[in-house]
Amino acid sequence: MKSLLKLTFKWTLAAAILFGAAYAVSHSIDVQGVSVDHYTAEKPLFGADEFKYEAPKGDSAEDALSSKINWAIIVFSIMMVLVLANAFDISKYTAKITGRETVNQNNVNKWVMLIFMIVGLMATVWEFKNHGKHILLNNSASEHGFAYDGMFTMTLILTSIVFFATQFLLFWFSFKYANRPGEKALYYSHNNRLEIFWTIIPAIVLTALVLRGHQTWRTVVYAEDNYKGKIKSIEIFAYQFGWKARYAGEDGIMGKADYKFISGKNELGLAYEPEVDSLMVELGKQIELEKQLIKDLASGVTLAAVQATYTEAENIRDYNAMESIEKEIEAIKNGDRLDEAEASINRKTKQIERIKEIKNNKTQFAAYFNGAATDDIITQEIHIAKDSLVTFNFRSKDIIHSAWLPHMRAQMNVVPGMPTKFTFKPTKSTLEAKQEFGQEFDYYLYCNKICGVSHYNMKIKVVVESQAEVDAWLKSQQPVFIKKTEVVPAVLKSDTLTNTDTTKRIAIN
Ligand SMILES: [Cu+2]
Repeated sequence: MKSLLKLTFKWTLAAAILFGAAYAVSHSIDVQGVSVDHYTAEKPLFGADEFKYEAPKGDSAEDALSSKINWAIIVFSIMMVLVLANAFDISKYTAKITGRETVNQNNVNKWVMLIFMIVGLMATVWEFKNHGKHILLNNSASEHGFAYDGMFTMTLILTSIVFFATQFLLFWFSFKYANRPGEKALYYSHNNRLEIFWTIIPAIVLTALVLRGHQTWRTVVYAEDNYKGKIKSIEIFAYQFGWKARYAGEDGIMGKADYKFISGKNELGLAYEPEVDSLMVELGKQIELEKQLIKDLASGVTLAAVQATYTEAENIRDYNAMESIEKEIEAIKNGDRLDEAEASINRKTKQIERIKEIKNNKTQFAAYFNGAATDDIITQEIHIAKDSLVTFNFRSKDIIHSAWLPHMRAQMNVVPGMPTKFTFKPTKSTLEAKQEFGQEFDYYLYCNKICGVSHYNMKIKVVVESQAEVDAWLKSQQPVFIKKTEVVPAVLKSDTLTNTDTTKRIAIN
């Protein structure tokens, strides 16, 4: 009776300490940007940077920080004590001196195992409770997104069952079957039935999960084949660091584009002949300049000129300028500048040759310069219609980016030289999403591949609205190369129309 009382007391005390510790830790640790406590209810996980951070009431930022530091000190101290105790092996020496075992290590280990299990499983439950709503989602804004969320939830449920069962058994058995003096362990090396059991069950479960994933993936990848002609296409162009969207103009045909045509005025490299021609002229001019530079480098004119600017900088003690001019002089002397000029000429000559190849080949010319690109519209926002399928055709200017639409559960790599695409059907308009998440909310397409210094800010707004609204918005956008035929009052009509028509004709020719 006495020992039972003692046991109950011991357990209650241990549970109280654990619960107190878990509670205190849960209120001091804040996973930046994810903690539900610090944002008002119903704010979305993705795009949370659009929302103002509200510090918890009564708890200033300093309080939260010092609380975190306090906990870090406590955890650190406990670890230090454990490490020191181990290092000095205190119990071993006392046992040696006194001649009897003071601490039973087996006993210590089994209790540590049990405590670890309880704390660990409590932490897992806490994690589910506090951050679960950010993981177990069911508010997708696209049609396939619900299947995606469902698969995620199903996987998490199955793995959680296995996790809790195996972790419990692992630590509970370590506790229950701890070594006792005089007891011998059972030697149990193999059991075929068990092996078969724990191979076949996971195999069946994983196959089911993978098959469902594959099926969902097919609806995305083969959507264009299944709904021929019924899907709107938009080109999404990625560059360091931003996105552009391209829509077919009034002709309804998306013109061809090529990286070779890219210039300052033709950012997406559209096959628009006048612009491509002026690019060739510009490249020719630049080559001439580089050739002149090579001559000047050989005759020493460049070096003399740069040295003169050094003297100038020296006179006014502009040390920054002096440093960069010194580097320039070094590059001229060691031949780097010459190599650079030659490489640049090579590159530009090749570019001109490749463009000429296209222009001189009849079929290629017809495919590229058919006028389809002339009225294409390039925009800084993506507008798509609710409840209708849309395909994003991705193209990258420089390096690999990744287009990510978290609310639509869509992501696709954007790779230079390799067209990729993603088809989906948005089911929740921006207006509906605003009602759910607040007026500040907007859909964004983010870059989800760390691509450089401004990667964090590489995003483009996505507006989901009715088809009529999308059409109206598109009508208000100007094509890059030619002005649209404007609707003008009847009085001015004859005059203006002739003008715009001529512009259009010249542009197309
Ligand atoms: Cu990027």
